[in-house]
Amino acid sequence: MENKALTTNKSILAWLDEKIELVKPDKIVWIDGSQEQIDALRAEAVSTGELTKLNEELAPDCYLHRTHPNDVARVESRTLICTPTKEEAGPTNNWMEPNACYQMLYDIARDSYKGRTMYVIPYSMGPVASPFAKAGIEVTDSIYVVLNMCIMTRVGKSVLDKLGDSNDWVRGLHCKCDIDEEKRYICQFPQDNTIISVNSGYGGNVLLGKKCFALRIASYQGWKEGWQAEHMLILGVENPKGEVKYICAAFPSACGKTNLAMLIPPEVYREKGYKVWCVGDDISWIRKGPDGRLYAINPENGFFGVAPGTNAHSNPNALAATKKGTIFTNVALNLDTMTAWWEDLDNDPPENGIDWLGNPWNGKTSDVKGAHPNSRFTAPAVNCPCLSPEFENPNGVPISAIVFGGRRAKLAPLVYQSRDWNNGVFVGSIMASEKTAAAVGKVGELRRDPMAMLPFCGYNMADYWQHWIDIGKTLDPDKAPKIFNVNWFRKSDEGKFLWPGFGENLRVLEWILKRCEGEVDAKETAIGYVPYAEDINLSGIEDEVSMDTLKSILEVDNDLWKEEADGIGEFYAQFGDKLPETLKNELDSLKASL
Ligand code: OXD
Ligand code: MN
Repeated sequence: MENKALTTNKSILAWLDEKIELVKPDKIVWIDGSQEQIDALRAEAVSTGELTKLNEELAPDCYLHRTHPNDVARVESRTLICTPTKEEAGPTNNWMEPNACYQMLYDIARDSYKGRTMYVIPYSMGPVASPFAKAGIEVTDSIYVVLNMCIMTRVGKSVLDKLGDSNDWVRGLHCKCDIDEEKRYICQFPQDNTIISVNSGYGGNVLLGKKCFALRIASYQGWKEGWQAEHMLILGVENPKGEVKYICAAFPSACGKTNLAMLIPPEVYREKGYKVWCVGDDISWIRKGPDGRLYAINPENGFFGVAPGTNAHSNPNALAATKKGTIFTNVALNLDTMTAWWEDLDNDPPENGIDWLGNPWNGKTSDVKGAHPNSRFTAPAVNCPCLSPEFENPNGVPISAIVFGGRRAKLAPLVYQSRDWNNGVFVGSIMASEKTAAAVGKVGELRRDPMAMLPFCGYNMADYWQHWIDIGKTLDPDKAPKIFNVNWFRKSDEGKFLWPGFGENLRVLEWILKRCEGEVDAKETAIGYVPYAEDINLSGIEDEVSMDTLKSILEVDNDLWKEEADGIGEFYAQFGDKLPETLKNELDSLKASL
């Protein structure tokens, strides 16, 4: 399978020539995104064992892949932002001087495609025709990457046709090499529109359109061009009158963005006619529309979701999305049915199974996990039953509210509203969450993760905050989204979750949207506006959540917040003089009101 270049764009062809000279592939295949080509690549990957075909009846066009056991999550310690100076990358990013980094990466990548095929993937982040959309070329030696990119992005010649001779495209080079942990690097060069990823085959490190482009490079582009790339889901809430209001929400990785984006309204809401529509579950590109409101698109075309915990109760829509055309990574395999299985999928683990490491596994008796905690599904967005009719809208959807949130057993109330835009930026900047399995590191530890962008901001976080503040200055306060913070994860002293979460979170979104419309009052506290307990609808869950429990998770404990304010001060200190004055003032006024 060798084919002709799909473009005459000189900047693309020149860049490719250099990369071919560097990595020395045996063959070059341009990916046109056609079904025929996808089928041929699937068959080839099955023949080499790179993919396992699942049961065609039960899981049509679905495949299983296992990554190397040392390569199962994003590696933040080996993710670099290579700006000319360290200050441009800021204190929260790993940095390396670009020339030194290129040299190091080229030495690792040199000749690494010998005996392999180079796949050239032209892709678009965003619907190809959208004014928000941006093009990229990813070169890879992995069929797994090609097939995932064909789900997660729009791939093919139309992207190149739209690009024409333009030089405005993101360069992406991925080399599997030997999956050597010691030589694994995920490097972004924001000034050069370039990404290089070596020695990994794990999605977040190698599907370069996602975190590397749509967040790290795009956040930098947005800063320069006056828009925003955010780690946010986009959902629409339709009320019984048929009006849809859109919310963008940022949570750290594996804190339930996919579940919230696809939530099924509780029965009492469904009966009244409420619906929730998913526009995106991970990334938003946001810019001001002609009417002065902020509009968001989801630049992706699929869902790269965490499998464990996804089930018919937690997220039936995500589960439905995985029923066809899906690639499962590092889940367990049921050999009797040739279907995927993971922890908490159901109560029926396979007896005759293979675990994510590829070992025989009896899920009924084994005490080791069948699926890796960060095992994933890559599912086409079109499969999702609640996919928004606006999903392909090239102009995006107008945003009424921005919601930040984290996993905090104590402290942060179920929901609160910031006082205004700048206070909202402060609320986003102080986000903190207990760590999950989506990145390498200790699960449960608290870490500050401003706007859930800590691992994804392609430049100095202080400049990023200032960019948020500057965007706010361009917005008419009546048109600017209102900014909120939520915490679904409050626990009792005994460690029990106090809020049921999942679909019931709509009760909180309802309050948020009422606040946006000025339809409900709120109590002013030191941190912002908190609901009166009576204004959160508990109908249908009174047995699960008593009024007292609700009141307890809406409470703002000033003593705990004083400690928190000290922690925020320490976190801010590393930004020195670059910390926006506005945020310094916000912290001072929080301290004063406490
Ligand atoms: C993701 C992540 O995969 O944030 O979305 O890690
Ligand atoms: Mn994410």
